[in-house]
Amino acid sequence: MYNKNVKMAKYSKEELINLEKNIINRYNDNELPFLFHLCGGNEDELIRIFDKIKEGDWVISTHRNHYHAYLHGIPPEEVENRVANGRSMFMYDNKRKFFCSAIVGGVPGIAAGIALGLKRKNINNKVWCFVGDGCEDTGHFAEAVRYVDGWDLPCTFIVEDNDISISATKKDRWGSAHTPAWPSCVERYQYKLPFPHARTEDFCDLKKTLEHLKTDDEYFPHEPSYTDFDFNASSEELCDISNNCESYGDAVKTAMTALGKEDTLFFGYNLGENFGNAMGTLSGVRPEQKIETPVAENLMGGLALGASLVGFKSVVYYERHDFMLVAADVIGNHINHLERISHKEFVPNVILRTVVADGGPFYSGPTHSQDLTSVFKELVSFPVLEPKTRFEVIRHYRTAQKIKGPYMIVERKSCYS
Ligand SMILES: Cc1ncc(C[n+]2csc(CCOP(=O)(O)OP(=O)(O)O)c2C)c(N)n1
Ligand SMILES: [Mg+2]
Repeated sequence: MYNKNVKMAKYSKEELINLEKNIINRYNDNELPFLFHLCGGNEDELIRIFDKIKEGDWVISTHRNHYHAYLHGIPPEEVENRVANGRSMFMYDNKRKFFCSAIVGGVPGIAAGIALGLKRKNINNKVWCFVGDGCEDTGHFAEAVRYVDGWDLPCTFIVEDNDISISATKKDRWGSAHTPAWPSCVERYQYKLPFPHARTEDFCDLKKTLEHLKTDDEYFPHEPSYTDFDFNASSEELCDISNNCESYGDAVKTAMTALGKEDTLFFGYNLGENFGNAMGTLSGVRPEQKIETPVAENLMGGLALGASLVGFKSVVYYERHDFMLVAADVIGNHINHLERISHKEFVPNVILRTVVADGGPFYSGPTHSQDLTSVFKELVSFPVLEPKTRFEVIRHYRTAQKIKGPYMIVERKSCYS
């Protein structure tokens, strides 16, 4: 059974089954007015896989995470307590390096980013990213796998294939039961889940169960870290810096160069040393800090978020707002909510640097010149700032540099000219 003094938890098949039974009992006692997903049928496979997982390795999971959590050393009473407080789908533990998302396709890009961060920091640990066959359906999975394989990142994806997404098989979903061939960073095991998709076959007494329900804010207090910083503090110094910049673009370059002096990674396309330096604004940043990415905007955000979880400051460069809609999941669901849903276990230290093409010499049409700033302000609860002057550029980027938390800065091409 679980022993606080051993580095990894070891369980027998029967013990795992009994831990889930404790949760079933609480559900039958009408104590769980929540969406939760039980684990079962894969005990032998997981015991075998977790034998290879070392202390310090990251385990990334899904909505169905209880077994992974027990086996990665989260004490069972802690898991049970979280399940009893609406947090079954929100199992996070920074000390033990446990992370998850209940959004199908949400984790592979973040897992790739953590792996990239570990490799860059020469940390001798790896990432184990568990996904269901439903996640394997997604483009987000495909882009992350290709990235991990291409850059040889320390990450293994394990497809937990029960041939069910809610209640539809692969044949129901794709017209054929065929499973794609993936590179060697993807492993698979098959199993049969002895439960329905969520909860159990039996329905609880809803009236009694709902007596236990607290409020959203009680389960997930909302106290973001970005409110701590007073960005007016050093206005005089900022004035001096911005007065020394010749233009708006020069101020952006000054801000990027300052960010590059720290442990910062820059992600995006057209920003690498030989690929444009993000309209020249990254020419003061060391080449190895500029990561030229594939044209995969959600992956770009996932890489940035993941790398920030292992200690980097990340800047993602999105060169047009219409392209950012492709990254709505990582921005709106993950970067935006992570601090709150993880009870501050993880804070995304990410700056989204975004450009509105509202000017410049070439008109690029209705989609490419969209300004979705108001949409993003609705979508996220972290600051979305729109510097219009050199001073504001310096002030907002300086603030974003100091704060450990997400930030979006909207640059306008019309200000560049
Ligand atoms: C993006 C997204 N779409 C739909 C859902 C609803 N949903 C939750 S779990 C699930 C099925 C996932 O199947 P799989 O990945 O195979 O995991 P399993 O439940 O079989 O363990 C779906 C469609 C979701 N959470 N996220
Ligand atoms: Mg499945």
